[in-house]
Formats: sequence, structure tokens, C-alpha cells
Amino acid sequence: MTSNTSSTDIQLDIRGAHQEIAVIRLSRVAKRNAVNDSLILALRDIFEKLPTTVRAAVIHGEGEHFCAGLDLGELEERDAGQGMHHSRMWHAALERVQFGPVPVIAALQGAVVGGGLELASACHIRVADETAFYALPEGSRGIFVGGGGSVRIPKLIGVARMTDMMLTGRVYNAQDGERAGFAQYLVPEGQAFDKAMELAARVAQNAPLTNYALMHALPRIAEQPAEQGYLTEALMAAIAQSAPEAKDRVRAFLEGRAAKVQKS
Ligand code: 1HE
Repeated sequence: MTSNTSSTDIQLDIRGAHQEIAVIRLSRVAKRNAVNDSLILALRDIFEKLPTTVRAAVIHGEGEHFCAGLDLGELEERDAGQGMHHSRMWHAALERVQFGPVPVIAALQGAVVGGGLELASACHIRVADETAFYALPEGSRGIFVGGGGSVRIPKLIGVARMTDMMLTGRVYNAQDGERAGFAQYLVPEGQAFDKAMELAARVAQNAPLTNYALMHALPRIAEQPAEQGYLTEALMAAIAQSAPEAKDRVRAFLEGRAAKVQKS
């Protein structure tokens, strides 16, 4: 199934026996999946209109690179107001990714740079293969991040590392990137997509309210003062526990019908 959007540079496939996994592919190989305006708007549209059967999403890039960031070829002479609205357009799209209906897993290879890193940072899980590398070339291009990177990237790697990357043009390879916190999983070359699909299948089995709490409550609780955070947590816990599905799952464990936690 191809997405019903105005860009042919991004595709949506719905997979799984119950149509529960959305696979979103950046498909602009000739430009290393650089993101132009129509592509960012199409990404937003996809997340706004995901079928209700979908329980998890995987986003990946065609070819050797995940995404080369903003399409610099379309960086027009913008005045301050236009520049602000362009950045806000990215914010709106990546908000739909982060705070959309389902958890999103990014499969990363090759360049994960600039706006590509901002996109990856809006996802909930990042799986990188050994070819992945991370950079913020905005620093050397005389610009600044504009796709939410200054909010999301420090949450992954810290303000100090991001400052260093932008001041010095430092590039993290896949191993150092995983240690720094860019990706939660590091897999051999060519295996990021399969691993992301495996994780998506697992995520799709969770109770939807649990996934909702992790996507929508956890990041907000983490930003609240502790006393407010504890209250939000208690409310979210009570709502999740009260769902019939939660009761069924707990009963299944108590009756020996559910998997135990296994040592990895
Ligand atoms: C592009 C872009 C792009 C490639 N915009 N056209 N991002 C950057 O500063 C990263 C710029 N790109 C690169 O550093 C490299 O292209 C890569 C490391 C990603 C890949 O290298 P390589 O050797 O595989 O490909 P290439 O030969 O450099 O690029 C192939 C073509 O893609 C070439 O065009 P062609 O017409 O000569 O074939 C490149 O010009 C084109 N291309 N990347 C436009 N980004 C919300 S604000 C976010 C702000 C930012 O993201 S700034 C960071 C932008």
C-alpha cells in the first residue's frame, strides 16, 4: 500500500497478520533521503492517518544511508519569519512521530545526520547497524538545528556531547554512538531493519494502554517536578491497571499461562 500523500519519496506499507505494523520508508536514494518540504509534510500526514489496526511502526531509509537531513538544495533565502515557520513545520511533523498513535522504531544505517538525526530522535527505539554514523553538520553549514534536535538530542546524549558535535563537526561511529546513547541496539551490517521489525512485532503485542503510557505519559512525567510526576504516574498506573486487558494478562501470569521474565 502506498501512502496517500503528495510525496513519492516516502512509502507506507501495512504488514502483519492483523495489519498491525506500519513500515515507513524514506525513498529518495539519489539525494541520500534528504528531507524536502513535501517529504516532511507527507511524513506528518502518514502519522496523522495511520490505520487503526496499527500497533507499532518502523521507519527506515532506502539505500546505504538512513537520512542526510534537510534537503540543502531547497534551503531558500528565507526571512526570519519564514525560517521560523519552516522549523515549526518540522516540529509539527516530528511531534506526530513522537506523540502519535503508536511506538516508532527507527532502523538506522549509514548517515544519520542533521535533520535525519532529529527524525531518529523523535522515534521511541533506535536500532543501528555497524555502518551507522551520527553528525550535526548544521554547525559547519552556518545554521542551527530546526527539527526539535535541541530538545530531543540532549535527552539522548547530553548537552555537552551535542555542543561538541556542533562546535567541532565531530562524527560518532556506530559503536561510539551506541555507547553515547544514540541507539539502544547495535546489530551487524544490513540487519537493522530485521531487528526493528522483530522489536515492532513484540511492541505490537503490548496492551495498547501500556504503550500509550510509555509514549505520552513517561516523557512528560520525566519533565515534571517530582511531586507532580508521582501524581501523574499514579493516575496513569490506575488507568492502565483498570483496563480489562491488564486484568487478563495478570491473571494469565498467576495461572501459569504467561511467559516468565527470562535471563538474557
Ligand atoms: C543532498 C544532501 C542534502 C546529499 N541536501 N542534497 N545535511 C548535511 O549537511 C549532510 C550532507 N550530505 C553528506 O554529507 C553526504 O551526502 C552523505 C554523508 C549523507 C552521503 O555521502 P555520499 O558520498 O554517499 O553521497 P553524495 O555524493 O554526497 O550525495 C549524493 C547526492 O545527494 C548529491 O547530489 P548529486 O546531484 O551531486 O548526485 C548530493 O548533493 C545529494 N545530497 N545530502 C541536498 N542534505 C530541520 S533543520 C535540519 C538541518 C539539517 O539537516 S542541516 C544538515 C544537512
